Amino acid sequence: MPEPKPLYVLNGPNLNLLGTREPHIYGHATLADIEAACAQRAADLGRGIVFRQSNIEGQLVDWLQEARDKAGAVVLNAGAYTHTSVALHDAIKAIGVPVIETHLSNPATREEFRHVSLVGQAAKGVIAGFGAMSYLLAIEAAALLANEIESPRA
Ligand code: CA2
Repeated sequence: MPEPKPLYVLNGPNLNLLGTREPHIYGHATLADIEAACAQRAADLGRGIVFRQSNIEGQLVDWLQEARDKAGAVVLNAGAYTHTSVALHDAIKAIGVPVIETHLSNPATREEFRHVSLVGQAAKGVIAGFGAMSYLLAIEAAALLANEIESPRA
């Protein structure tokens, strides 16, 4: 049996600032706290993780392309690019690996410009509004989807 592929957890612009500002919207956890919690939950589910953050749209596209061969599934919090990026939409469509759009806040309850998600229109599903717990719920969904792909039922 081949090793289960890792779950990629990709984070977009400004998420490196978590825990330092706007805790009323995004909570007190830092991105390092979230990484540790994701790694633990994934390990409990028999998976490793690759956890990354970039402020650069093209870097996120490159990582999604890398995930095509290397990841079991992708948890993606694309930050503000969620609402603007045709490039991320196209990359998600291109890779054929399930992508779970993930948010700390619930964009549907916020400013109107956050109500459109170009990422969500390409993603397998969306988890939003549970603070840092959104990532753990997304890891669970990602692990289940990766299991289905790696061990399809006859
Ligand atoms: O709720 C989410 O996870 C978001 O993806 C966060 C993005 C926002 O543009 C999306 O609409 C929803 C913003 C991330 C910025 O994070 C900060 C953290 C601390 C201080 C300032 C910004």
